[in-house]
Amino acid sequence: MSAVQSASAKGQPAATGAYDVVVVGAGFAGMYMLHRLRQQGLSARVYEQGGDVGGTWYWNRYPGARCDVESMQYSYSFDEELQQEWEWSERYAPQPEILKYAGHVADRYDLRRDIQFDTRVDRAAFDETANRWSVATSDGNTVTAKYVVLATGCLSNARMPDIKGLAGFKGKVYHTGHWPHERVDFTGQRVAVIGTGSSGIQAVPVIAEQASHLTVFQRTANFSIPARNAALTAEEREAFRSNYPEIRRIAREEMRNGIVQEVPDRGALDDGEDERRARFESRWSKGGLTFMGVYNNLAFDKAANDTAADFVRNKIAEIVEDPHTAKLLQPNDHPIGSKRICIDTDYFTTFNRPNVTLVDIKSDPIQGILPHAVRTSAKEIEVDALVLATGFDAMTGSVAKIDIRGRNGQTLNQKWAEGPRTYLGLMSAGFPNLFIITGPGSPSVLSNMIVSIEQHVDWITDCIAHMRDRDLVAIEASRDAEDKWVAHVNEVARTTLYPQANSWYMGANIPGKPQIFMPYIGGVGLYRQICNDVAAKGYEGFAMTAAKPLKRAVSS
Ligand code: NA7
Repeated sequence: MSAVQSASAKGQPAATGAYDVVVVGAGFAGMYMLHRLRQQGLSARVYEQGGDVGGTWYWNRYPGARCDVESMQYSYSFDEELQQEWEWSERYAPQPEILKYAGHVADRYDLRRDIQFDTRVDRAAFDETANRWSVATSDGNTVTAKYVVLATGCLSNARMPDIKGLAGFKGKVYHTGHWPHERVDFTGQRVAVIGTGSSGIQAVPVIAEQASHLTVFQRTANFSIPARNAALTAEEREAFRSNYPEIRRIAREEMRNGIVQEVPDRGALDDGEDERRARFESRWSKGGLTFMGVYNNLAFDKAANDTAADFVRNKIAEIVEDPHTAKLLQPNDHPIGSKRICIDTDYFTTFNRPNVTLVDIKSDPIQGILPHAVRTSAKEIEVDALVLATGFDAMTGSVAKIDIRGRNGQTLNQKWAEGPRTYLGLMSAGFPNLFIITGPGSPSVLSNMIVSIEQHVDWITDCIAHMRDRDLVAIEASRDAEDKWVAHVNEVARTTLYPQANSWYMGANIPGKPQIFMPYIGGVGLYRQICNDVAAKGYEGFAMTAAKPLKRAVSS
């Protein structure tokens, strides 16, 4: 059965050929984009490689998967009725509930009829004469569209590590970012988890409860703050609901990361030691991402940052009973927060369990995988299952998988060979009518993604409406505006401690990937203002092309 048939089997119409817009991806970005395009009366076709909506939440089904932004804020704000009616159950929503929410949104706005699932976009080429994109999909079909919107997600291209012998492993191999849909039960099994980023840190405590033995292979220790997750009370929900429009406004306009929280009025070194410890202690008890918001200079001043890092290292030493294991779990090679901080439930205490062992693969590297074991330089550890929590080719990985050809046949991969180049993160020069949602050069992964998604979708929708109303056929970022924006993004990053870490923000987790700080760190409020100003000045920095006047028939 072809994918087109399978699309119709799912009750979806087959592609008809020509659209105003093709959207790639049906995660939170693609869904909202489709909704807004329909409101404009535009025709749109969405392609999604997964079997349903949800994007990263469709794939990341590993045990313990949760959002690290609180549920009352990690949700759409575009419809007051939607935000009033949805009932989040916990402070941090577990993955199944976020997926259910995505499904609810798809049902509520009848989105699925324009989404073709189980279908990848393989190629997209811009026809400079017609000013249209030609889009080829994995079902063998080709459609055309005036615009293409890449809603491909930042953390959706799971990365398999290049470890010798992996293919010959006889047990089951799982990647956290591509977890099976069937229930996985590790009861009675010897399990290895490789990787201790956010996914590993969330999965480890849950797997440890099932496995007969769990071995955690850590290359780099990470900072993690307790989530203090709990059921939401009716009062807590009501506190948001009764004031949602204002809370959302503050998130969009006043918060650097799009999450409403107390704004610090001082730096870490403005307080004496006792006062500082008391403040850290209070944020540690509160739990969650707001730990980093206790002072206003933790991301900028190394001495200030050290005070927070020391506090967390001391906490790890207090929690973990074996001093050697505690030492290994204490991060010491990057400033706290310069890699995405992890939010956990019982991660460090899990290492006090008798069935959990930590292996430091910096001092004892993995040499290879044997049919029934992981072999390090010093030992062989027999395991029944391997869990790879090794992360993603972040921000650009999913875009790079598509053969995208702009002017003169240049591919986006060729253009981005030295690192991604965009104007405002929204468009790349040489690729007219191609928009990117939460792409490199925008606040994206440094923010509450839904806040950033809504801002981009609204901006793109307004831009397309502007073009339609003026009979314009093409929009393209100018090279000059792009060069200036790329320089600005780098300059702002250099004022912070972020580039000091080998993080996926820098592309450092992918061998051979250019190391450039990809997201824009100026904050969502400032960034929104810049985007609005650009639009208000007639899309400054973009070149727009008018439709050629139709030739009149000459009568003799
Ligand atoms: P991350 O944060 O990229 O973490 C991946 C982890 O896997 C990290 O500890 C890596 O160590 C480790 N890793 C990667 N490759 C290998 C190999 N080959 N051998 C051993 N260990 C390896 O991905 P996550 O999925 O945890 O989280 C991504 C984001 O999702 C997160 O920030 C949240 O925003 C949600 P390294 O640090 O490179 O030494």
